[in-house]
Amino acid sequence: MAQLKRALAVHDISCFGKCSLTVALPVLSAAGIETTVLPTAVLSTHTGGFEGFTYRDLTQDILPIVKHWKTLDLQFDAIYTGFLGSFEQIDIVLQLIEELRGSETKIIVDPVMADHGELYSLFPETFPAGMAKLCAVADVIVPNTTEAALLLGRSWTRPPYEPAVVDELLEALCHELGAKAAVLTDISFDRNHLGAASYDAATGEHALAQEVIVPEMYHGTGDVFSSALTAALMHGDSLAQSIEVAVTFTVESIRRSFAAQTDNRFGVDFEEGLSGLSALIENARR
Ligand code: PXL
Repeated sequence: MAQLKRALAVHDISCFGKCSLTVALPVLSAAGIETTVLPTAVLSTHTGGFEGFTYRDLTQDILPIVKHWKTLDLQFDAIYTGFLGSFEQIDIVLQLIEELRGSETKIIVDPVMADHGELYSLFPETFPAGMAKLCAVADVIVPNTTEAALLLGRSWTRPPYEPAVVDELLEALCHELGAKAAVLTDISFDRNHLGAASYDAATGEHALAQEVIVPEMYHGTGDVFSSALTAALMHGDSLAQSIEVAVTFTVESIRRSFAAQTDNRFGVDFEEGLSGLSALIENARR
């Protein structure tokens, strides 16, 4: 048997309300990827629509954990970062990447900080500029359109968009921030479809993956998307194939939750898609 690919997932643990590590770990593991976790914070729930959540910031723990790992000579095929617990953590995660990155390690940055035109109230106004530094060292960044606007210092406009606007935004994310490739996660060109768009600065290739829209918003879908995307990229799917996998996996999770009429703060039913994820990743390459 070949050795498993190994990922390091750097996100918070929101104990209840599926997102961040409680999504990344099962999705990557189900795809046959050995997953190391580094929690950035521990919360009783995520912050989207819950009141009174607890918040333990783990900023001080990150570098000691990395220091221990350095004694073990661990190699990672990918480092996948998401929600960071503090502004200070941006520089700490940059240091982590410098310490743990090998020549073949893919860096995937989901700059989790905003949605629907608003920076999360937890973060200072300076957060997007800090996050832009992290994006500069990434192979692939996975912002939503709000995060993309904040990263580029632009104002956000509500979708749907003209295709040329999306193409320009993706190219600006790579050329202005320095990321090698960019994926935008909430792209629609009309009111009936929603999906992702990607741009690979090395090849100049643009790609799109669109699905029929489900008329409800669910928490944690960005993390479901980025985790499936990371799994597909790690298995060697191209960026275009990986956004197809991630859109399909995410929209099927949303459809199950919509059919079950669950509370949209509780996250989506990705669990029932896990057994089919490896086949989805493999079939996308055919
Ligand atoms: O799903 C993104 C996310 C991750 N972690 C925490 C969050 C959010 C979005 O609100 O609050 C703690």
